[in-house]
Parts: sequence; C-alpha cells; structure tokens
Amino acid sequence: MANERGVRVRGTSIFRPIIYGNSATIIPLEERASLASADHTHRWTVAVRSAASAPDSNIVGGADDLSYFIKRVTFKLHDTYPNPSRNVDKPPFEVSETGWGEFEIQIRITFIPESSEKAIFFYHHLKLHPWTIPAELEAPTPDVAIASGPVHSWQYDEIVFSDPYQNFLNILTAHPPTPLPKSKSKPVPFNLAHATSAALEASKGGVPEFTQLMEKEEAERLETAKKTVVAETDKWRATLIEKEKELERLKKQLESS
Ligand code: SLL
Repeated sequence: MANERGVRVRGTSIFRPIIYGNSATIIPLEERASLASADHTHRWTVAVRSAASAPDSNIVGGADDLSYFIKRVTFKLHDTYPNPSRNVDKPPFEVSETGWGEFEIQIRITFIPESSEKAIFFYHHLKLHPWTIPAELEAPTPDVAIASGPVHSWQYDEIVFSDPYQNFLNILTAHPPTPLPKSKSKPVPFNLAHATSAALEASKGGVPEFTQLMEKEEAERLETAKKTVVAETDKWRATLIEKEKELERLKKQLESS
C-alpha cells in the first residue's frame, strides 16, 4: 500500500556493513587514584560503526556517518553502572566508560522512521583483557599491558533490509558505504594468537582494520570445511556399503552352512 513512505520494493534487499564491539586500555596506576572509583582499572569504548575505517585514522571502523539510517543506539550496561541504559541519538554511536570487569552489553539499534523497520539487537561481551599474553611474560605488569596497546574486540555484520520502502531505499542508495580496503593498510593482527613480545612490539600503536581479504579468507575457510564434510561423508558411505556387503556375505555363509 502506498503511503508517505512510498511502496515496498518487493524482491529487493539492500545491506549496510557495520561493526560493533569495543576497545579498552589499562588506566595507569597513578591516574587511578584521581578517579571517582579508585577500583576502576580500564577505560573502554563500546560502539556501532561503519565497517570501513577512515584513512589514517586510529579508530577501528567509522569511516561513514551512519545517522542517515540509524536513529538511536541504546547500550545496556551492567547494573553496577549508574543509569545503565545509555541512549545515543547522534554519531558517534558509542559510550566510553571506566570499570573493572567484563560483562555482556546489549546493543539496540533503532532505525529512522522512514524505514518502518523494527529495532535490532546485538550482544557484545565487553573485552578488557588481552586475547593472548606473550609466553615469556607469564604475569604482565600494568606497565607491560599498557605497552602492548589497546585490546580490541570487534564483530563485522551486515544489516539487511528486505522489501524496503521506496523512500528508505532512496535514502540508502544515496549513501553508499565506503568499500572495505582490498588488504590491510596497517600491519596489525586482529588477534595476537601465539603472540611473542616481538609480535606485540610490531603491532604496538596500530589499529586493526576489516578488509576484503578477511572476507575472502572467511569464505575460503567455509569452502574448505564444506569440502572436508563432503569427503568425510563419501568415505563413511563407502565404509557403510563395504560393511553391508560383508553382512550379506556372512548371512549367505550362515545359510549355506
Ligand atoms: C564480573 N560479572 O564479575 C562481571 C560484572 C561488572 C563491571 C562486571 C564498574 C561499575 C561501577 C564495573 O566495571 N562493573 O562501579 O561503576 O566480572
């Protein structure tokens, strides 16, 4: 039905690539005393951003202003925080806080009224502690943790709008997303699995970035896994046929004896 939003464009779907997640840094010991809560050990930012990063920016993602289709992002923090449900009505869609513990953050995205879309939810585990600790540093001191740089935990996702209203579709197509770079312009690993302090040293001060290469590698991993499943299935099917033949043979042997 036509209304001020136009008609629904049936059979069309359009998506926008986003990331959500957090970065966190350790608060130096000398700074902690001056905080309202002296037991807070980390400073962190949770955010919803466009997937592509701005050139030469030290922010993960965020090249595009998403307010052309996002009206509000609500970050629901742990109940230990004052006013835990934080509404952000304009970009950047993020909340920065200090604290001592990790917890689950509910992220609710509300779209502009022209979209007539329902709000969507993401859940993000606030990550404060490093993914891996260099083997040679069993118990890193705050100094070492600070030197290792911020901890990053980001998830790539695509918000898909199916059968969008014509007016909303026009708004979306007027704002094409910045494409992801073909490969990383910054040599920073997303997770420092089996990191050595040399690897940490190499990545210090760097900022991770989503790329088309990462997208491609993920597709390749899925393809390889699919092939493995098919090969395994074939192998077990052959075994089954063998066993059934053997069963037949034994049955016949039994009958004729
Ligand atoms: C834990 N289940 O035990 C989690 C809870 C709560 C985090 C973490 C500070 C709040 C405040 C804060 O970091 N809360 O005092 O403002 O690890």
